[in-house]
Amino acid sequence: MAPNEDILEKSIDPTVAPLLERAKELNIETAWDRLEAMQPQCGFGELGVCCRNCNMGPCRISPFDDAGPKKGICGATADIIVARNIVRMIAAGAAAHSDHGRDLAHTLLLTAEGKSGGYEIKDTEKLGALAAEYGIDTAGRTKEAIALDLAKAIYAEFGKQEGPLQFTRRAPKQRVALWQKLGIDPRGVDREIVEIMHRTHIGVDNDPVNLILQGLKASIADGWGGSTIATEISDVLFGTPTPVRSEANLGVLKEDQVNIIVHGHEPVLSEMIMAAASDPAMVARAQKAGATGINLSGLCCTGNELSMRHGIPMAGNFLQQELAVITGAVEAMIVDVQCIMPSLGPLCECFHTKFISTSPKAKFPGAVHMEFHEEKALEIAKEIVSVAVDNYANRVPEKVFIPSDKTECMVGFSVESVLKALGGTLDPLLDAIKSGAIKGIAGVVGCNNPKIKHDHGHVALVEELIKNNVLVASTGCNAIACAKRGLMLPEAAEMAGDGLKAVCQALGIPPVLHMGSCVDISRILTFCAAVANALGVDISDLPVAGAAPEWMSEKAVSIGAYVVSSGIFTVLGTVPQVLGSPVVTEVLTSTANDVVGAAFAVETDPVKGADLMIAHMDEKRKALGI
Ligand code: CUV
Ligand code: SF4
Repeated sequence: MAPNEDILEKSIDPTVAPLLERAKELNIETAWDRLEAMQPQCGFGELGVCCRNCNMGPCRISPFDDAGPKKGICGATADIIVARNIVRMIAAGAAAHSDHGRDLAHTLLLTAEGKSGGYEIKDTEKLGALAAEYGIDTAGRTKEAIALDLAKAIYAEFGKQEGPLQFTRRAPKQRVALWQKLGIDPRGVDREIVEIMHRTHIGVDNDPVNLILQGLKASIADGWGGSTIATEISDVLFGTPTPVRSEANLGVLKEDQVNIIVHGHEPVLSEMIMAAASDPAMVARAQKAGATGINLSGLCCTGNELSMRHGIPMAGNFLQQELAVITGAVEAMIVDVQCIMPSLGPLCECFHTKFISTSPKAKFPGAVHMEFHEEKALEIAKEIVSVAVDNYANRVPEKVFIPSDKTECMVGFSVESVLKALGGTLDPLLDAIKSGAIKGIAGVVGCNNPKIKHDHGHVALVEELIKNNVLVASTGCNAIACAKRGLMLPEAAEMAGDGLKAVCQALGIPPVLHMGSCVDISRILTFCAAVANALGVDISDLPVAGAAPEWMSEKAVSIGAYVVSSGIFTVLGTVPQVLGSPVVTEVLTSTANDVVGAAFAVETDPVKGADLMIAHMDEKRKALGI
């Protein structure tokens, strides 16, 4: 039976409709059903005008009727409440990315001290480059000794009370000077997040603009601090990505193998699960259980991390996590932190799937908790994998339904590998931009959100960009959407405008570059900074733009804030919860231009969103005289 209209409307991904149909047959709910049950969503919340910051409240401002309250009990206006709420979202998002960075710093520290259970320093070249940035002596020293100093220096960044974060100094000097002038050149990551929580407490900062500036400051600490730390140390420990072939979508699951999915964000866990799953003894154990082998794949950013370094297939993006379980073919869903739906617990109970949580920071109802510690990483990873292998015997063949769809992709475009593809210098790229062969560069990132037809926002926006000769750098769930669509193959150059097509064909690269996970948006920042520095201009002068067509998470709010703070115009495809405040809306979509040289636009139509980005690039090109 063909899926009904309603289901076909939910996604452009061919795996989604049949699995939602299957869910219906089995009487299983998904995020799409819960979104429907949630209608109408709270109008106050949508506008950002409800406040629960103290127990005189909750308060809400009524924009709907003139007689309704216009102030909270403390006197806070809609502008104050909205500003406090959005800035708290930035604090949470920055905290998530930065804690991820901190975990990597911890792993590097243990590894340098010889106390980690199985990690090693893989990229000594990058280690040396980072040591140089931090002014750490490398001559005649072991990689462990250098790594120890680096780990300590980076650890100290988080609590720094005064003085700047080292990696912010990658930004062009004009940008740093602007941040200093505005008082938003961040100190320690933790410091800035704490200050947001302090300032948004009742009766502290009640100036919406002053609040937003602190939000931008914390977000810069996320992008150029916490996220960059996460990326750089991951590269040191696990290798800097280079182009590699991989594949994406639920068709990567295998009927005759033990299917293990790692889901979440930090490579610290997934790298070890990968090592354990390829252990010959573990494979033999799977074969003894009747499977032909162990098939590892990833979801969300963990998928990106494994794919870009090892070519491990990506099972799907955020909205496919429930669908993966509904295939009935997953022996274990192993998770760490972030973007893991708590619905997975009850859902896995409808199947034989073991839902295994591993982080002391993230426990879930219905999950088996097998706590992961870096000191015994490989040992614990093997225990976890053996639970998955032994669970193969419990699979119910009648319940198995794996869609056949999967697409090949080329992933792993770190800044280093892009430079290599260019022949070791930015010049060919700069020439292509100057000649107009490439109109500009777009960073397209972010989640899925069931409010938008799944993957349609991502794909329609990206396809419009490449058609117009815009080279796309992609991360997060956008990267997975593009991979599934076939946009990350060199052959996809055929879909690009003539200029971009020629450049891609000459270099053998796809028109959409997989630059990694969400924290790897730091790679896009580093890249933009390098281009700006090469041209002797600020990032805000470049023909570049950002977009988050289907964003939903607080991390995405922080990302948007640091991208704009870095001088990059950004289009949001879902409406942020700020429209209840005229002041906040005006600051974010307009005044910001005069302050940081960039602003947000909200456009729910992805093609129109792309057109806004293209118009912006045209304007910047004109100003540069190219
Ligand atoms: Ni952050 S992009 S859902 S997993 S934050 Fe998670 Fe990476 Fe969005 Fe996707
Ligand atoms: Fe209401 Fe003010 Fe308390 Fe918020 S801080 S709940 S607006 S009284």
